[in-house]
Amino acid sequence: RNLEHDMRDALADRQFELHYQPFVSAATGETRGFEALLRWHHPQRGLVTPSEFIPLAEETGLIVPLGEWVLRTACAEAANWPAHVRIAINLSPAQFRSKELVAVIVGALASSGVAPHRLELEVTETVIMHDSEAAFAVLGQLRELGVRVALDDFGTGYSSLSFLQRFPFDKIKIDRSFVSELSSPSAEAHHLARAVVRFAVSLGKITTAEGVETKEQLDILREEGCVETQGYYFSRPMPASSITSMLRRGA
Ligand code: G
Ligand code: G
Ligand code: MN
Ligand code: NA
Repeated sequence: RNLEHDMRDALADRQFELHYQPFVSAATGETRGFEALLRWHHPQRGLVTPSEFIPLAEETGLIVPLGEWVLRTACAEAANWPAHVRIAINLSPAQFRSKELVAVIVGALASSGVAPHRLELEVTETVIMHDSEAAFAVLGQLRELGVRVALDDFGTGYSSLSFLQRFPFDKIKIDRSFVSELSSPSAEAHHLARAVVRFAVSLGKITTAEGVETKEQLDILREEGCVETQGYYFSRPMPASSITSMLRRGA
């Protein structure tokens, strides 16, 4: 049996779990929301990470039912949180191309009772690169629902800057490879990373820096006007049960 067969059973067997990582205000440290991150507890292999199974799920089309499970589960969980706390969900290119995407999102919002403005969908540049007219239309439909769309892994793609500026994103997530270079001993790497942050901020959207691990990185990001930060410095991704207790403590 291979991973593909196992993945088909895994959904029915409830082997998938979502962990949640907070993103916080750079200015105040207040929690603004959580990003849902998939985990697969494989009965023999143990914990399988998304980078191992998401590409396979994309190829086989299983990403569509799996993605629907993620949307429904994360929205149902977010319904337990205070109303100002948002939920961010990653969408892969195959999900984004799926004809059912909008209906699935409407369904997840309706059955959970989560207000559309609390939902953020993270997409990478690959989503818009192939068929940008179709992607533009879908992004428009999503924003008409009132959900936010975030561009994930900013700085790692190949799109021209003017192309990115034309797309209706609400938020830009600066890839963690640049954030880690903010504390690089190499002046050149440091300056490049700062330029990427500065450019993202200058696009006039909400900016989120990913992979923040040190106070030094946080201070630079704040100085550059970055709105939100996320990373191990604040919290690792955690199971749903830990969030409810964290929010009860007033974090
Ligand atoms: O949690 P981790 O660092 O292992 O995530 C690795 C990658 O998997 C990230 O790029 C993330 O966007 C992606 N990923 C995590 N959860 C999901 C999910 O629910 N759906 C999709 N499509 N991608 C996910
Ligand atoms: O591509 P995406 O941004 O969705 O990926 C999120 C991934 O980044 C998750 O797998 C998560 O576990 C990981 N991650 C989150 N915070 C940090 C961090 O501070 N450092 C590192 N190295 N990885 C992080
Ligand atoms: Mn993401
Ligand atoms: Na990212």
